[in-house]
Amino acid sequence: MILIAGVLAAPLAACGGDGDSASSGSGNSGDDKIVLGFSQVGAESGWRTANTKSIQDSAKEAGIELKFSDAQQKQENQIKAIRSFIQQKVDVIAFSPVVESGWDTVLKEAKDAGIPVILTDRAVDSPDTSLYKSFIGSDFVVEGERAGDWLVKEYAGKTEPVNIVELQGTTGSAPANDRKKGFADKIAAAPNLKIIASQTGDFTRAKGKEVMEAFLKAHSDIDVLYAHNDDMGLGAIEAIEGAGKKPGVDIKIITVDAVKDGMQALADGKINFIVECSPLLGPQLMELVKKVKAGEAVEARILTNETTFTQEQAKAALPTRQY
Ligand code: GYE
Repeated sequence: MILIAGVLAAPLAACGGDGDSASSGSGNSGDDKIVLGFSQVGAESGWRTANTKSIQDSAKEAGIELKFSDAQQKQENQIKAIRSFIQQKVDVIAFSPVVESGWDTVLKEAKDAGIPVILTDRAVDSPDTSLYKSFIGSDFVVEGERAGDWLVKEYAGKTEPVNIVELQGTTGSAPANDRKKGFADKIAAAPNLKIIASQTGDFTRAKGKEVMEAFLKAHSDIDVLYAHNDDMGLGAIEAIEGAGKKPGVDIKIITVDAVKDGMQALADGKINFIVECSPLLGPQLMELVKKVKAGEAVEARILTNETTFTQEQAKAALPTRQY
């Protein structure tokens, strides 16, 4: 169970190479290709699948040799993968930390080995920012705020109680912590908007369904579901339909991500509002990797550009949605 599913995403680097085997001593396969070790969170959601594809495709395009490792949502697997990248003397390590805390030791090991680290997608809470070169990804607090803003507007002028249930992402992860906080901050402006239950669904469809079933059993008066990602929202839709209620009508639903399946449910009227979170971080990551390898200065924080979608906007955007 604890096996790391290591996959060499790029085919052997030397295929069709020029035969020049002068190595820079960086432990790569004999040519001058940059070797990037990437530790991915897992394959828990549609977002993650699109993110993995973006990283694999853009590494290929950039001519970067990618050593890809899937941690199956376990921090211990990520730490093992990073240690293995250090041993293999890769040129750069990038990873998306499953949770925020507990990275200092392994990041110091990378630093001591002289291997630069780039954070993608999720942050770490270490106060020592010298442990990584850059962090590229979304502002999850803003995403939560956008979800909260929409809800406050939706019920503007109404004073009767609005009962909200919340499906949180993976416990301890940056997107779960921040999306919860941003949302709570905004709905505080309307005292009738109340979170009556909040629990993790681990960013998966199966868990989203299971927890929503429990919510529905415990509370007969749910007005709104806020799910920290589309997949949990989609699982919850099955639970709501199973309980004989209409998602999007009897229970209003807000999610985050805007992957295709989520956008389809939004266009179909089963979700009411989606806050976008872009998984297409690959091209920017490869640019960063090249710069870091060349010893150039890079921005400490690179923010992803994102929007939000209503049902009408989802209908318009769906035909050209990439993921
Ligand atoms: O929203 C969720 C995924 O870290 C932004 O992780 C990412 C989140 C994304 O599982 O679907």
